[in-house]
Amino acid sequence: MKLIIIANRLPLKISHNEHNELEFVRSEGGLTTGLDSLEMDIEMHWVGWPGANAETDQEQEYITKYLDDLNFHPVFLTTEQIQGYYEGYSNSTLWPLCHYFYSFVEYENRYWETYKIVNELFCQAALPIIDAGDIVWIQDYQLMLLPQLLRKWKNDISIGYFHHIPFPSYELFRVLPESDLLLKGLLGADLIGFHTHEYMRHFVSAAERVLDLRFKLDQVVLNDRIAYVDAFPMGINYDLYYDSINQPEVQEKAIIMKQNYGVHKLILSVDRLDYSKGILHRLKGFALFLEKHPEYKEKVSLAMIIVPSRDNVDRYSDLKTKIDETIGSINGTYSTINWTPVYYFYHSFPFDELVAMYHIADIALVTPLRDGMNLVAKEYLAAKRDKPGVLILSEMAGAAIELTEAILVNPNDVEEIERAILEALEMPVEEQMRKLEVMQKQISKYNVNRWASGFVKELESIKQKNATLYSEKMNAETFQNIQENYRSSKNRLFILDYDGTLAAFQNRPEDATPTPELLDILADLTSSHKNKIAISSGRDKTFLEKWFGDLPITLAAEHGAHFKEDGIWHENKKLIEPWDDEIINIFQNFVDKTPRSKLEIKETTLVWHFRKVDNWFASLREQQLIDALIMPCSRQNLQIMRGNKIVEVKSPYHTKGSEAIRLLKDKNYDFILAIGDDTTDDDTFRELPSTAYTIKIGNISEVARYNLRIQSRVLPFLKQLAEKETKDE
Ligand code: GDG
Repeated sequence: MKLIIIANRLPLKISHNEHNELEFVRSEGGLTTGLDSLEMDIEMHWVGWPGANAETDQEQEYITKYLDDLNFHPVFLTTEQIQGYYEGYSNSTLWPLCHYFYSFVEYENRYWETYKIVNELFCQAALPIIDAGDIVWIQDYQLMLLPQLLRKWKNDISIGYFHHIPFPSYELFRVLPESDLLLKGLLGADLIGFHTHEYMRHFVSAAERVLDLRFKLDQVVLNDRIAYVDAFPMGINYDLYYDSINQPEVQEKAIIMKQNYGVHKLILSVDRLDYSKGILHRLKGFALFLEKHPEYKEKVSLAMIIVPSRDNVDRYSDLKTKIDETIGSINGTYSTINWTPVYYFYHSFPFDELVAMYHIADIALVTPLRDGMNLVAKEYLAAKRDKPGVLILSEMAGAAIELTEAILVNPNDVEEIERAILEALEMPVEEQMRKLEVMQKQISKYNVNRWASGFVKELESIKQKNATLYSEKMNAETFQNIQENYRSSKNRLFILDYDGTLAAFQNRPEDATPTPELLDILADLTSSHKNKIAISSGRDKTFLEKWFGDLPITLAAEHGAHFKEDGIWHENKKLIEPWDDEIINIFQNFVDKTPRSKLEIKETTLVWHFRKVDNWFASLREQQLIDALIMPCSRQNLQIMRGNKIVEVKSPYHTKGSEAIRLLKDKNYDFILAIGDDTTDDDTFRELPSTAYTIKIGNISEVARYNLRIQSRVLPFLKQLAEKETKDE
């Protein structure tokens, strides 16, 4: 078994040195350290863009060969592909959307087209190294289509996906014309991870509404498997930051920095250049602080480190200009010959210097407008070894859920930033130490190793669960086996559900008329004296009689409340009283207040249909209806059942299970086949002997032995059985 990480970038930098030779330097991001310390004995591979364009074919070959020794597998992209896929769809469409910058979202068809092509390129690059049983872990929004692409080729692997940025609310996500394709892309994974439960909730709600799926909390049953969603807050390599403070070179840097910044209190801010990081709001908050608190002039400075990023995207160069101007204006207004209010660094710092900076800073000011997690906040806390410090943190950062001892601010509220700076500057040292300790405890425990191993372990356990839970799928071998048993048997019982099994679901129940093909198949099956065919349905007897009255088959209407044997309809005993107004009124009230839902009144069953109602709204009304029905139904000894987009109230004496028991009493059958698609059909399956062939259509059932993914395969399957008989006889 191997672990294959697929990310936009390989964790290394390739550059040309002064002799125009290629140089390779491995970069140590959070993800690489997390994975390197996985407590699993597993071969690890990376697939990703190497970050440089090969100038010639030979160079490409050389890079590939060099990287191969590291188990790195490069995906080479052209300049146009980088523009359309990375700068375009990833960073000009998805990034602003996921960070709630709706007006920044750029749509260009060519961005989407290139995004699709590049996801496909990643798929093709990964496929040759993936073997059955491997674990594939895909990283982030640049590769949202990849889980499904890989799934198409490989069904025998575990696929995980982690989304490092926020997942926006459905109302925002739905504006993307490709929202359905992106969601389907992600659902190719077995496990989809987010930093927080909020993002997870948004994803679930978007998938339910856009794709018309139903989640059961963290899981959704798809055609042939169950996909899971969970929150895994990403941590940092805590020890690296905590321990590095003891390194002589870091201490040396810290001493020099402290001298340079003088006796001023130091506020630190560290970000990549990005509008989501709230840099301008932060500067305004600091300027307001200086204006309102002249007593702090010459006593506090802000060190602002901005790491250049995505400067090929226009938005980013505009932002850079505005930041330059704002800092210029603050320094122009407030500087004195002894004091610079804002120290501005527009470049990245070597690790030692960054940690030294974290260590000496009295305050970290981390105020993104939106941030998936924000690791800077955690790194600052870890570098505060035996030293006070205060974290001011935006409540819009994923990290705010864990770091509750920080001073939490709304990053849009400039006055709140100003007040938080004052509070931080005046916080007693003991209080700072106490709060730090609480947060350090949290982040040292939930570090990056725990994050990575937590994700991979959960993926592993899903693999186990899936292996045991799935009912056997129907394959050619199963067909053959059923056919052989069919041939050698003498007394056969077929229990067939109708809607969703013998006929595709229709929005209007009266439209589900049997096709001539179905009637032919049933006629063929009944032509053998060895076969007893029963249609067991929730429909009322009028429908069943109208459609199948001419065939010599058993019909069970309303879950067996009425049944037809040998051409005569019988009524099961214990039929209930006519429906009373109280219950009908409850249903009617729900129909009135739930557009697109409707009530079906049968003799022994009342059915509220909500197939066409929005998923979330339907869940709400479904629960409210059940709550309203509990008392009157228990008084009248009626059963409430949730079905496939329906709520039923029915007599407790008749279920498809009791009908199955009745049918079994008839004879000693040596071949039993039951097919159905709904939870009510599970009642049939439960009552049948373990030798029976029980087949669930669509979703996986924990009760049925087999699973046929699509309804349209039912008739061909039955036809094949019937034909076999005709040929044999
Ligand atoms: C995305 C999500 C999520 C920064 N300046 C220097 C430097 N850095 C390092 C920091 C930190 C990293 O860059 C930045 O990580 P963040 O988490 O703060 O933000 P994004 O880059 O936007 O990351 C974010 C993250 O993915 C993980 O899932 O938390 O929400 O947006 O590690 O230390 N490193 C060095 N010099 C610098 O000057 N050496």
